[in-house]
Amino acid sequence: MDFRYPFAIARECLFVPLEGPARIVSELTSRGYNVDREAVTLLASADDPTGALERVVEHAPAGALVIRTAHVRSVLAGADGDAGMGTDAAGDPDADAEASTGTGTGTGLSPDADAAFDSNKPSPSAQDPSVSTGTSDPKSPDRGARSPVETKGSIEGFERSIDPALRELEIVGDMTGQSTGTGEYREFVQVFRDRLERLGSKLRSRVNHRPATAISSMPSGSDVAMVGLVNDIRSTASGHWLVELEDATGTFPFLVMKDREYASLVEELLCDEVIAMEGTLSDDGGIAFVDGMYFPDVPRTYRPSTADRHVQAALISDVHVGSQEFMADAWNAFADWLHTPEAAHVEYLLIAGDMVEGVGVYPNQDEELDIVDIYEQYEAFNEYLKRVPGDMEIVMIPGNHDAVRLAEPQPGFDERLRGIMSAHDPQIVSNPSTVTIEGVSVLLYHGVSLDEVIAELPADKASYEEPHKAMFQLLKKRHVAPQYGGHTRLAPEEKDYLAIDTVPDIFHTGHVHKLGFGKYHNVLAINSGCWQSQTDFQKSVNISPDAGYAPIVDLDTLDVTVQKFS
Ligand code: D5M
Ligand code: FE
Ligand code: ZN
Repeated sequence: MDFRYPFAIARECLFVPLEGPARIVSELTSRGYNVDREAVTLLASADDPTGALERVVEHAPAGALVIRTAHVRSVLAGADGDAGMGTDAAGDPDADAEASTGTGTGTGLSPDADAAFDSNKPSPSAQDPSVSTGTSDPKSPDRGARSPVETKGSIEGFERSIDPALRELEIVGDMTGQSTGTGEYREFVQVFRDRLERLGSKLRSRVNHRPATAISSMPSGSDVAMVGLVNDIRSTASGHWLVELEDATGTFPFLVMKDREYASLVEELLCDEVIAMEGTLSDDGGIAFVDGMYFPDVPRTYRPSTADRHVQAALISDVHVGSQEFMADAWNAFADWLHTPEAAHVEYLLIAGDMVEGVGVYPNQDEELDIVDIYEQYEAFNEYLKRVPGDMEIVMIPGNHDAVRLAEPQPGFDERLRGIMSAHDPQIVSNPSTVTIEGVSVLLYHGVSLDEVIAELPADKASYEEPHKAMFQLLKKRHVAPQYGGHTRLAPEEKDYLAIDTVPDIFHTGHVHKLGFGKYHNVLAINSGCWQSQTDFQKSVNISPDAGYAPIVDLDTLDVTVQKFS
C-alpha cells in the first residue's frame, strides 16, 4: 500500500497559515527560539500572523534565545527594533510587570486552586472534594518538632500496619525496552498508520465509512462518511471551517458550516487526531457538507473498576529536586503526614514525572539550580523518597526534566538511575504507562502535550486554571499527545504507544504545575500540582503554580481529597 501521509501531515499542519498558537511556537522552536507565552498570543492575534512572525524573526538580534513580548509588540507596532529581546527575563519590562500579578505559593489555598476544585461540578464524586488542610499543617502540634529520623515509621506511638499480601499491582503498559525506533521515514509512516488503525477501529462501527479515494469518485449528493487523521483545519472567508481528513488512500475535504452545532467541535480539533465525519457531497462532488462528527471517545456509560477494600493512593508529580525552588519543607511535611494515622490507608505513591530539575532543560535554568550535577540531583531525590513510609508501593515515570530521551514515549530510567533511585524499591516505568492497582487501572502520563492542548483550544475547553479539562480532551481523542510537531516530540515507532487503547479508570498527569481534577464519562482525571515554587520563567509568563498539594484518591470509591503541605 502506498501510505503517503506522515510528512504531509507534519508539513500541512505546521506550515498552513499560522493562525494557531501551537503552530507559532513550533515554527519558532524549529528556528531555534523559545518564546514567551504572551508573545505567542500577540502573534496569533496579529492581522497577518505569518508575516508578523517573519518580521519578528528577521529582527531578532544575533544570539537571542527567547522571543520576548516587548519585541513582538514593537514589531507589531511597526517598529523594527529589538526591544525586549534577550536571553533572560530581566530584559523584558512586560515580564517584570506581569510578575507582580502572580499569586506565589505558600499562602494557603490559592484562588487558582479553589478554581480548580470548584470546576469539578460535573463529577458526582468529585463534586464535593474535601480539601483538608488542618491535619497537614506543618505547624500543628501533631507534627511538632520531630527530627527526620523520629518521623520514620512511628508517630507518637502510631505504627503503620500494612499487609503487603493484600496488595495487587500489575504493570500493564510499560514500553521500556520495546522502543525500537531508529528515526527512519518508514517508522513515521508506521506510527501514524498504527494510530489510524487502532483509533479508527473505535469509529468504524459507528459510521458507514469509505476510503478518501472512493469518496472522491462518488456522485454528487451522495451521503458519505470517512475515518481519518485531521490533516488540515482552516477557516474560509465566510467563517465556515474546512477540515481535511487523511487516510491510507488520500485526503478529502469536509466543510463545517458556521451555524451548525459541529462548528463548536471544530474548535476542539487538533492536527493528527483521528475522527470520523459524515456529510453530503456537493454538486461537483469535490467537498462534503458535514452533518455528523465523531471522536473515538470514552463511552458515556463507562463504569470504572474500584478496589475491594478501603485503600488510598497519593498522586503527585513535578518534585523538581535540585531546583532552588524545590520546597523541601513541604515535601518533608507530606512525608511526615504519610506516617500519621490519617494516612494509614495511603499505600500507593504514584509520581508522574519531573523527579528532579535536570540540567539544561530550559535556557538560563542553571541560574536557578541548587544542585548542578544530574546524578547528585537523583541522589538527593532518593534521600527525600526515603522519608516516606518504607511499606509504600511506589510507581514512577519520567518527565521532560528527567534524564531520559525527550521524545515520547519516554522509556523508564536507565540502570544507573534505577540504582540511584532505589529507596523502597519503586516500580520505574515508561511515560506513558498503565498500572493496575487493586483492580483500578491508572494511566500515568507526564503531560507535555497539555501545554499544546491549552494553547490551541478555547479557554472554556482547556486552560491552566482547569488542567483536568485539557485531560478530558485527551480522553475524548483517546491519545495522550495527538498533535505532532509542536511542544511534544514523538518518537517514530512500529506502534503508536501514545494512543489510549483501553479506557483507564484514573488518568494521572502533571507537568503544568497546576492542581485540578474531575470526571470525564466516569474516568477520574487528576493533574497533580508540583513541589517547586514559582521559577523566574514562570514569573515572566505569569504562571502561579499549585505547589505542595497531594491529591489522595480512595481506590474503593475514586473520591479525591487534597492534602496541603505548604
Ligand atoms: O513546566 C512547567 C510549566 O511551565 C509547563 O506548563 C511548561 C511551562 N514552562 C516552564 N518553563 C518553560 C520555558 N522555559 N519555556 C516554555 N515553557 C515553560 P516544567 O517542564 O514541568 O518545568
Ligand atoms: Fe515539571
Ligand atoms: Zn514537565
